Amino acid sequence: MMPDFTERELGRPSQSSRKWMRFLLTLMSVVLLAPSRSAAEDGLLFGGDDFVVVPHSSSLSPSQLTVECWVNVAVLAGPSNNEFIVSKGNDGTQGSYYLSQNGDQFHFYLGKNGVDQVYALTSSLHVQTNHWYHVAGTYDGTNLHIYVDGDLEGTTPANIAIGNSLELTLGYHNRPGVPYWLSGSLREVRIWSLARTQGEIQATMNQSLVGTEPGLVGYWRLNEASGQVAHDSSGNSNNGQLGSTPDVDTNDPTWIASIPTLSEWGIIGMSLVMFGAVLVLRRRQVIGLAP
Ligand SMILES: [Ca+2]
Ligand SMILES: [Ca+2]
Repeated sequence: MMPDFTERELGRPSQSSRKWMRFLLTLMSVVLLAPSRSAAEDGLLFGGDDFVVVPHSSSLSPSQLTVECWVNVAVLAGPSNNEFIVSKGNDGTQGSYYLSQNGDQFHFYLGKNGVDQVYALTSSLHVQTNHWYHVAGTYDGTNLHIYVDGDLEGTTPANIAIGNSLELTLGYHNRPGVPYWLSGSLREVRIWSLARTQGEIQATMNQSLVGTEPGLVGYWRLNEASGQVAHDSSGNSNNGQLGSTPDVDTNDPTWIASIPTLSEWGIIGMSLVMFGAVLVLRRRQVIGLAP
């Protein structure tokens, strides 16, 4: 006759213990999945004399345009000054475009032949320091638009052919004799060969892109965390160099590494404690001590 072993004698958890384990495992899964890192904890910090330079490419001078990025301004530009976020061309070049911070507002404009602000748009929002904003400027061949955090902040008619053979820079504008610099951080810089709609901007501003999205011609995530290259993830090889040389130099911006926040460390610690509790419970079940 087969002996009548109970589940506990066989080292298997009782029904109530299995419920406890399921509860703990479910709770642990929820806790482990809970940390949702803000989309703005890594990037490049520009110290006021730093830049990234991307060699000229025709892919960066499309007839229609969207320039977008996340920016965190450390020091506001003066009312007659500009801190340049993205710049293609300078005052003397035809068909230049710029995204900047001016006074306490964001600025998107197109320039031509010695005039740097033929068509200009200023955000109505007043910029605060040490705050991450998503800024986007679009040009559809007829109108300029500027958006901050997905909200339309301004529109103006425009008519200019974009295109010059100068480099594209992040954090810097190469105005001859009068360079302009950014004091602040950037991440997720994107250039498109089309004017994205407000809905399209809102749909992807809080997430990384795959890189193969139609019309994406330059995409610098700025999450490398080290090295001298800001890689273009759009497949167009518009890679950027940090600073004025391929080596470490005084114009290199600083990588901001993504590290767990204090609350995330707390969550990780709590998860480990709970995992340990599950192991102890399982051990007690095996040796027959669990309730
Ligand atoms: Ca360098
Ligand atoms: Ca520097």
